[in-house]
Amino acid sequence: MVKTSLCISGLVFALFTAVIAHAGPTANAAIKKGFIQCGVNTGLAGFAQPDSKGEWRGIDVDLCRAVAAALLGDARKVRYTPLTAQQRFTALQSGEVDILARNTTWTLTRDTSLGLNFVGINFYDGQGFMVTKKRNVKSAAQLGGAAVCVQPGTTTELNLADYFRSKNMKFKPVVIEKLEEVLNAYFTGRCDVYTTDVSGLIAARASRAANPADHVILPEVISKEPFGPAVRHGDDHWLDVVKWSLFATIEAEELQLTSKNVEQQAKTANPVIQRFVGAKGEVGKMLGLDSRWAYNIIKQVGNYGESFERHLTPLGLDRGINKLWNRGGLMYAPPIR
Ligand SMILES: N[C@@H](CCC(=O)N[C@@H](CS)C(=O)NCC(=O)O)C(=O)O
Repeated sequence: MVKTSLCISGLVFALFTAVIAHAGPTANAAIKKGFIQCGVNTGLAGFAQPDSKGEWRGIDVDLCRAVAAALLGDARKVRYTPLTAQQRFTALQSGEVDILARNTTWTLTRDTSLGLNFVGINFYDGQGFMVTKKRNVKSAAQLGGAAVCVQPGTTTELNLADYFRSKNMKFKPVVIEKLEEVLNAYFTGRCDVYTTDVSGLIAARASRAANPADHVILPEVISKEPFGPAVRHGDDHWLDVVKWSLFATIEAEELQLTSKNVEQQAKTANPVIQRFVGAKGEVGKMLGLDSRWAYNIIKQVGNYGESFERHLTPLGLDRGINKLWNRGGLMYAPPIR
């Protein structure tokens, strides 16, 4: 009896939520203006960088395109605001951007005291060090006294200080805000070492070094850097939309739905796929989105693995811990049902 009434109240609640879901202020404003304003990197290969035609490309860019596909039915309806590490949180807080998708590490301080929420993780990374080969350094333990190039307003700067202190080593921080300038300082020998997220080191070496083979990334990875998109506090609907757009790209990879096959696969009888593409159930409605929200993401942007292969694999980045959970990695989406 108790069980039955619990079930019934669960059902009533489910129906009720399906009916009351409304678009929140951020989604409404985006619908009205016809695009999403996305805060991205100023130019980090693989994450967000304009190509030769001036089109932004990268996995962070794909996240914004996914949200535009889900909300507006068109992945092209995004405008980009390039932001340095120091500018990024203010841009989100002030409403200059609707989403921050910029190789930004999820930390407790950022999640609580900056008035924003991280929606999930789109890349697991860690911090490393790069040196020129001719210095013949094999390990970070040999970096005592080194001049280290680093950007301010980053977790990188904080971890660097922690690491050297914990090893009882001295270092000379060379703190430079702009990416171009910090890379220039490293490549011209003003610093002995460049430190950032390992993905950033790989991207810089592949896309900016005159001769990539002249630079070595040391084996030590000194921190956890889970990157995720963030939104402002105070609009739970928007948080849900961005969160489930990210999950949809991960879930699609698990379901083996790709930009190439989703149209065909949408016709199969598999109930999980039927729900995903919006042919059955009401998940779109619950999110305040069109029933084809997830279909549009996959058709127009592709699944997480496609995005990774398009943007990160060519730089020499391995899937590593960014593989799906059922292939030995950490990428996992809760059920879309
Ligand atoms: N993940 C770290 C570091 C992010 C970061 O800003 N990294 C630098 C070095 S790869 C960067 O993206 N610079 C590009 C820029 O300033 O636009 C964080 O969230 O604090």
